[in-house]
Amino acid sequence: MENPRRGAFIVVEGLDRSGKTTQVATLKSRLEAEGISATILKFPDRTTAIGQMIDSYLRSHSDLDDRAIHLLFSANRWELATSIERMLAAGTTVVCDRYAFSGVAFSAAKGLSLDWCRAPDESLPAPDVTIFLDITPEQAQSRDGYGEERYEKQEVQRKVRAVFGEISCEFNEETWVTIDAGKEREEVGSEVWKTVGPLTSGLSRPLKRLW
Ligand code: T5A
Ligand code: NA
Repeated sequence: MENPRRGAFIVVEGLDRSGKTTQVATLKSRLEAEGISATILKFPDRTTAIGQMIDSYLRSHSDLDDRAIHLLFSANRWELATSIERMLAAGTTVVCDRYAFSGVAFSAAKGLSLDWCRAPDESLPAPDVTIFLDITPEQAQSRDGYGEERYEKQEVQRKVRAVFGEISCEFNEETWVTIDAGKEREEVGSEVWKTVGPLTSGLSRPLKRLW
């Protein structure tokens, strides 16, 4: 008997204000217009108890040791890992606004080692594809709302972009797709669809694990 098809696990990553939330919403509408059931997840998920601690940290209402906040971001993903697997198995496409790659990039940019940063996310569900919305820190800075949160500073974003570059080298062109996010929303959206469209008939290969 043929394997039942599962939903695709799609992660959208990028610097702050690169347009992730905008593109994830557009993608969900497009998937649903094609009759594909799709769910959006966003990390950090600020609604859980752990998420509220992260939110307070990001707004600089509280301070935490670099390793402690790193582990909270990871725990926040583990809180949802089982439900991600269930949704995929039920045939739902899961579109995720940030994931473990942000976790590694932002903490490594502070000077923590890549290996240390990767460890807590080991064996989380791995995305079928990661779409990296690439923007320069200068372009991002000109967008609405920039500068409100802790990491929204040019020198931080420059380091984060460099670590994302390092992470991307571990993937092939099918599992990590870089899109110029400095373009118009519609143009970025059609690039995103070029990547996601071929995955919409569902997948029969088993879900992989990080890393
Ligand atoms: N973090 C996160 C960690 O350190 N570790 C982790 O493990 C994780 C998961 C919060 C912070 O936490 C860090 C990374 C972050 O610093 P967040 O809540 O996702 O992460 O916050 P942001 O990434 O900053 O999310 P934003 O909502 O601020 O930005 P988006 O989603 O990338 O951008 P979006 O779509 O909201 O767009 C930003 C603005 O630009 C406009 C939009 O209308 C909006 O005003 N815009 C465009 N303008 C021109 N051209 C386009 N193509 C545009 N697309 C959107
Ligand atoms: Na932000």
